[in-house]
Amino acid sequence: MKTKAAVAFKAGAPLSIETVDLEGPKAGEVLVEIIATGVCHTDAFTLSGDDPEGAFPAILGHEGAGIVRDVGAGVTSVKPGDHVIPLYTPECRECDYCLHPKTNLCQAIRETQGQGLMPDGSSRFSIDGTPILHYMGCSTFSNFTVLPEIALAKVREDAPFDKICYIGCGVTTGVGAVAFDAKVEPGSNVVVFGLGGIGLNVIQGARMVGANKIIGIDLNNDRAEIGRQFGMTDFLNPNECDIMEGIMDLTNGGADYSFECIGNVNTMRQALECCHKGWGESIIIGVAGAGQEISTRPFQLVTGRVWRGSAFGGARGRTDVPKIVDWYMDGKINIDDLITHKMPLEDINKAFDLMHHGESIRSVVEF
Ligand code: NAD
Ligand code: DAO
Ligand code: ZN
Ligand code: ZN
Repeated sequence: MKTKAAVAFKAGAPLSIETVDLEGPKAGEVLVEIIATGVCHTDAFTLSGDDPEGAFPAILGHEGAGIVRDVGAGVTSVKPGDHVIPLYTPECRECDYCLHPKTNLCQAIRETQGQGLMPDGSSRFSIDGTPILHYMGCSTFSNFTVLPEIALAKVREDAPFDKICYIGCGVTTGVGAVAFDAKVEPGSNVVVFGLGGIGLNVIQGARMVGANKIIGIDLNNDRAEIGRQFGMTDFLNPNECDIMEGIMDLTNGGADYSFECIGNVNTMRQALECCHKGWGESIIIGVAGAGQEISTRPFQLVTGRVWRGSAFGGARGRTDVPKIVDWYMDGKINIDDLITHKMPLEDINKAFDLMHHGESIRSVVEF
């Protein structure tokens, strides 16, 4: 079949709207009509050329929602008509990682997914016979896409696609890091570095679990108001004060939990070192550029601070994503006010411009 898609032909160039050939689903695969997709910082990171795994030409996008249109042989967990959210972190429920209680990093299709290919080692997308790569196993910047069955969360049918697409990455990454990975306890003091599409979801996750102080850090003062709306109790701008002193004063000695949601190795160090001696835990969510390294004095760890990371919020997608959709539908989390811009696929490059100028929290493309 033919599908309309935004194609990334090379790093640093705008996406190009093309009619692409799409092969139908093979065994274990599913054809999905994408109805809406968010544009995430990670798409921009890959498009910039800084992503060591980034390969071109490719169809980017990993934050979508849509409807199953066809299934390949042997597919049993979804059927045509089902509403689904693609998962860049799949859940096969069989590999060593899925069977281990401490990780969500299913490895069943990791190798081929990292190469931009389906599990059989080939691509379903092409233009004039030239293969176009998949991206993060999702390629949601295409109106129709093919995914492995294990990379689809089936969700309730009354949930709006233009909102729940954000659960495919940003919402789950932020709220999940608090609830599934850090397991923040009620009454904890939490510090969030970077109040973008991820950090604001960390803030609302911290509010949901009953945190005490929720301190937001950002260079952009415009983020203070929306941060407060989502549960932030205090805001610090590093250009206007000594944030480490500010955090110590507000928390009586340091954070119980800090979350780095920028991808900057300097703020990663600050996030660790603002944690309380003896027990404070710092969770890295931000993805730093290729080749960058973090550092601290080891005594920071000897004296009880913990440094760790979180991918896709620690969520096991097929199990947890439908629950997060319920949290949204039950009013426990707010997605609507984080979606600041909407556009058709033809205007997708505007979504990248808005992100780079700090003007959007999330842009959503509707097909
Ligand atoms: P974003 O650009 O929307 O937000 C970043 C925020 O950080 C902005 O508000 C910006 O003003 C602020 N900022 C930048 N430099 C700063 C500094 N030095 N000090 C204080 N504030 C600063 O980005 P996002 O979409 O929220 O993504 C954040 C990071 O999370 C990215 O690195 C992204 O790749 C990563 N990410 C990780 C996962 C995961 O599973 N671990 C998933 C999705 C995204
Ligand atoms: O198992 O090695 C692996 C792959 C883990 C992928 C985790 C991705 C999280 C960070 C990238 C940001 C996604 C939008
Ligand atoms: Zn697995
Ligand atoms: Zn993302």
